[in-house]
Parts: sequence; structure tokens; C-alpha cells
Amino acid sequence: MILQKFPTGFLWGAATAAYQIEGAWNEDGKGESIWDRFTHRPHTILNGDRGDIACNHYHLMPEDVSLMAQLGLSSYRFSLAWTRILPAGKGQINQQGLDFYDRLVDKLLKANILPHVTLNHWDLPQALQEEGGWVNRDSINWFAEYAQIVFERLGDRVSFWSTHNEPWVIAFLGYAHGIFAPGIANFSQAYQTIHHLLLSHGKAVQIFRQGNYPGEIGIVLNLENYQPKTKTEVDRQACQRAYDNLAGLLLQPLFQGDYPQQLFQWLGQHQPVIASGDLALINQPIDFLGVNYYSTSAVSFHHHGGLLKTTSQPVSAPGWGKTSMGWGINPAGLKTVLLDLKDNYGNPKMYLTENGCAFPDFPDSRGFVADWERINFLRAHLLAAHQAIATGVKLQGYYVWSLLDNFEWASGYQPKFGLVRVDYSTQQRIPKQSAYWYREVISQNAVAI
Ligand code: GCO
Repeated sequence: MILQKFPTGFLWGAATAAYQIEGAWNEDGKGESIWDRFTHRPHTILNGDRGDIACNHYHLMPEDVSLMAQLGLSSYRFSLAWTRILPAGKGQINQQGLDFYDRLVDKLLKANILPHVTLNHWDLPQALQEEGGWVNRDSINWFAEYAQIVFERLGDRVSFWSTHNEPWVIAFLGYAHGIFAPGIANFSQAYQTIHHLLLSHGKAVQIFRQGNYPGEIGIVLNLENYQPKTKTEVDRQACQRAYDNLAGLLLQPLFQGDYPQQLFQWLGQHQPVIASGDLALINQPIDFLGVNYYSTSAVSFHHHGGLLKTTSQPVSAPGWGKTSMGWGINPAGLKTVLLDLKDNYGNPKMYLTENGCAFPDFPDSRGFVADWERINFLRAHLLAAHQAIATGVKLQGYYVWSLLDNFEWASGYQPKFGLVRVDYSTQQRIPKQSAYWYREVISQNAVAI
């Protein structure tokens, strides 16, 4: 057996998000978020599922931290529910909400697990949505107020901060395609949302620097590996547009201080309103980039392909199929994405803040899931990451999505992403085979091939 060793100090983590696991949606002073509102509307979520109870992590948090300790995690990435802390999004602070995260951070540190906090994993306060949400330029100040409060309370103990999780998903699934909260379908609003998310990120980084807090701060992007479906010029250009609209749209302003010009010409009237000085605020040095990688797609030109006139299909690597989300499993695509960051965006320090897969897990009579497919998936992606590191990519940690089976947004509870199974009828946590495998990887700081 050959062991592929990871660099000393490499972080081994797992990730979750508040709305997907916490439940307790209206307890202890918590306000309503756009996801509470959205899931309570009919026809938004598969099977009418909602996150009201989810994994009941709000009440089972100590037990969940023990689970993480048993796995040997060195870091845990989770998000804060903005509405627990500021029920109306701004103004009145709810101490009980802050206290919950304070206890979580302390419990993690006691278990030798470094906290990685995401400030915004999509659950914007509904009260702010009523003022226009991310389309309103005031959102920069709302987010700054929230960030400042949290830095003040937890900044002495949190090692890693991510401002936003996946601005692309918030903007396009939330404001252009209407399939995620707040359920709006308007491309102009989506591009304005991207711009304000980036500005509010910049502002939060500024506040973080001013406070001299000890941790690192960055942002988390979902990056996909896009390949042109054919060698034709139209498909090549379609693929370029898809790339510019995801990686380019975010990495260029963050690392180079401008937006992709060709894309913006294509967008015409849908371009966001940009004020002078905006790009300088966005283009601030960050300590790390968080990358979420799940899949690879082939892009082609399509007359009915929406604003960008593109369509895409999953591309599985030879011998690999698709996950139950229908995403093409392609470990080499992860290496391609990381090398793009190294070669074209100044080789930032990075964490793989999410990587994982949903499969139709089949529990045995004791509730145990022998999820060898997940193990194969994770192993192959870790080996791809290892190869990327060998070429000089500065990847310093890896977080499995997800610690627990949880509420998978519009797909409800059907997809199972966890290392640990959750029996929703009893809230029992049952580690899957992959959890034992991951514990071994962590303890050896290596993947066996
Ligand atoms: C995302 C989010 C997670 C998802 C995961 C699986 O990447 O969409 O960060 O909340 O649950 O990615 O879809």
C-alpha cells in the first residue's frame, strides 16, 4: 500500500451551513430568514421539505461536536444564522443567538478543532429582503454591521472567516432563476447582487483588518470545470462565456480589480451599476480563497440557452458515473480548477472548503451505511488535490461536504451528503463507513492508494 502524504499542518475538516442543519427556526429570539420564508411557500422544495427542524443541531450541538472529535477533525466549517444574531437584520442584537455560537466556538476549541466561520451561507434576514435584499446598495452596510458585531464577539477565537459562500449561487439561483430563496427571476438583479456581495465582502475585510483580529479572512466560491463540448468556435466561445460568468465574474474583480469585459458587453442592459472606487474595495488582499468543487461540465452554444446562450451537460471521468444530484464525477477537474487559480490568479493560498457527493445510501437493519462509493469519490478527489499540491498549488486544507446528512436546499432531505447518517425520525447520528475511512486518512495525514 502506498501512502500519499499531505503537507504537515494540512487541515482536515468537514463543513455544514446553519439553515441546512440547525432547525429551531423561530426559537430563542431568532428572526425569519429568506430561506424560512421561501420553504414555507408551496412548490418551492422537493416533497415540501423545509429546514424548520433539519438536524436539530441547535439543540444537539454538544453531541455533534463530540462526533467531530471522534472523527479527529482539525477544523470545522459552519455558518452563522444572521437572523439569530440580528433578528431584523440590523439594529437590535439578540444575545441568545450570539451565545449559541460562542458556546459552539468554545466547544470546538476544547476539542482541538479550529473554527472556520462563514458569515453568509444564503440565509439573509427576510426583513432586509423586504428592503430589496442584495439588490439594494445598503446591503453593503447591513453586512458590515453584522460582520462587525460577530468579529467583536468571536474574533478573538476564530481562526478562519469566510465572508460569503458561493456568491454565484446566491445571485443566479436566487435572483435570476428563482429556484432558491428569495425566488426572484431577473438577470439585472442577479448581476447587481453579485456586485453588492463582492462590495460587502470587501467592506467586511476592511473592518476585519481595522480590528486586528488574529484569524484569516477570505471568501468561498463554487468553481466548476467547464470544457467546450466540441472544438467548434461557437462552442468554444460559449464555454468562455460560461467561464467568464462564474470564475471570471468573481476572481477577476477579487484578484485583478476588474470585471470580464467581453461578458459585460454581452450582458448589455443587465450589467450592474458600478460606482467609482468600487473595484478597489473589492480587490483587497485576502488571506485565502475557499474553493468548493463538485463537478465538471461540457458547455455548448444553444439558441434557447438563456441570457448566455449556453447549455451544459455533466462530464464524468472515464469509469465514473454521476452522483444523485446528476453531477458528473470528475476528480481530474478539481486539479484543472486549482491549476487555473495558480496560473491565472496569482496562486493564492487556498482551502478546499467543500467537496463531496450525494448517493442513495442504503442503511442496513442497524441503520449503518456502507458507502463505498463516497469513499471512492473522496479518495480520488484527495489524490487530485495531492497532485495539484505537488505542482505548487498552495492548498492548505480540505473540508468534506458534509459532516451530516442535511437539508439540501430545493432538493430537500432526499440527497444524502453526510459522512454521518441522520435518522430524521429519531435524530440519531450514525457514522457511515466513509466516516471511519476519513478518520483513518486524518490520523495518517495521508490517503492510501
Ligand atoms: C453549495 C453549498 C452547500 C450545498 C452543497 C451541495 O455548494 O451549494 O455550499 O450548502 O449543500 O454544495 O449542493
